[in-house]
Amino acid sequence: MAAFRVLRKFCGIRYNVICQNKGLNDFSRHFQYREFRINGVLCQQTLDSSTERPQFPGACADFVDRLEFIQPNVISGIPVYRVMNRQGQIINPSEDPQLPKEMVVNFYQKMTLLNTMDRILYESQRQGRISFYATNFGEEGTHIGSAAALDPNDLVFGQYREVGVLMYRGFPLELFMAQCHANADDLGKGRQMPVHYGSKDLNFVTISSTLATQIPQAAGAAYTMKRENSNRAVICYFGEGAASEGDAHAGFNFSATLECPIIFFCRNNGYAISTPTREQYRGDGIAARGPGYGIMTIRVDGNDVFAVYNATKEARRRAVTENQPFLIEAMTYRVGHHSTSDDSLAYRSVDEVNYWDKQDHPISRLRNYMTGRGWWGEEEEQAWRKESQEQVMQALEYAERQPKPQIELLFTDVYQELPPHLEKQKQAMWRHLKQYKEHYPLSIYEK
Ligand SMILES: Cc1ncc(C[n+]2csc(CCOP(=O)(O)OP(=O)(O)O)c2C)c(N)n1
Ligand SMILES: [Mg+2]
Repeated sequence: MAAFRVLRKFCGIRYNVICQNKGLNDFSRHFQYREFRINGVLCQQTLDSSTERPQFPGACADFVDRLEFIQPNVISGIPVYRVMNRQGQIINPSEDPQLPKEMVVNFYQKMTLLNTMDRILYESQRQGRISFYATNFGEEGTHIGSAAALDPNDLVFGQYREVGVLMYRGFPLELFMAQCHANADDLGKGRQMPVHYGSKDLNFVTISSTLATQIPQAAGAAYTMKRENSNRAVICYFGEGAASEGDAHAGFNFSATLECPIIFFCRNNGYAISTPTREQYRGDGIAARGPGYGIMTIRVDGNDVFAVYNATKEARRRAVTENQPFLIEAMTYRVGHHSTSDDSLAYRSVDEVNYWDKQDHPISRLRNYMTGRGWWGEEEEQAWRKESQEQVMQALEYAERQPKPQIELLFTDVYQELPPHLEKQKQAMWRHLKQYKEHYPLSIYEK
């Protein structure tokens, strides 16, 4: 028993106490006491067949004597929390996070810098200068609002459309460009396709585009943090499409049962490539699944950077102090194509896209807020547009001038010592490159 208590103290693990069984021959007597949580509620139960209450170990509930199925739509829709209306006015002053001017201007500058970088890299791909790109248009509020609410030590697991989070943490334009150009400065040594960023220094786990793999990994990392008592949290971003993967279930369930300090942040942008949400799921979106796993859940307006900030801040605070997972479903819209391999005109209307681009965009909403406070005007806008464009172009041109990483690096960083089959492949590669050197621009690679 003492050992259990120590385990509980250090790991925060709740366990069922099975008391000494004194009444094996008399089932009408209390003989077991159990403690468990259902939907975060602590259930304390003494097994007792003399009371007409369910004693099943898997539920904390009452009996009913009328046949009735639970309807999935008992409530008309999980509400969407917001702080600002579309005109950038605070709706309820008590919800205003009252962030200082410098912080709000920084939010705006990061959101617009991301927008500018996306525009330029998208065009760059169209011109054949990089191989692939995916924009973040319309989802900037979800990135910046959530990133700002975290501690820099919190660990981020992203999908691929959360570039603003890394930008907010201080990843420089030069490194974004180096990654997309797979040049010698790229932290990934040119071995990943564009937009698969990662930064150990900034606690941002490298992107893997195999959908949802990050979700159970993030739950595992959060469990480690809890066991280390590190006062850190994990945030795990994913699209609503990725939430249909089995890995999402595994991650949600592990984090709930192991009581991990994690924020699951779902960007519900309406599409998984060409599949609209109405074809992806029944039920009320991703938020509706949270209570099913016993996870504290909120749905927010992802185009309202302050709503995202408030929700993430509170979720982060409680995740760490209470060791429990949170789910935030941020409702937004993917204004751009899925990626440069997609043409969204094939499956959605221009009018629909225009609505979100022109009438309900997170950048214009924040700008309205700033203008309303006298913090930003046309002059500042013009100057910042020019400056940010120059910063991005400079970083891009610099990246294009850099050599490619050493070819040998293709074979490093997985095994400490290269196994024979890879050694053989390496030799074959060099023979091939020598034999057909006129087909390969070998001079652009670092020696
Ligand atoms: C396991 C797996 N299946 C399919 C794909 C192909 N794929 C890449 S992105 C994507 C859609 C993801 O949609 P969502 O999670 O909503 O993210 P969004 O692109 O909308 O940000 C699909 C199906 C993949 N990368 N991995
Ligand atoms: Mg999506």
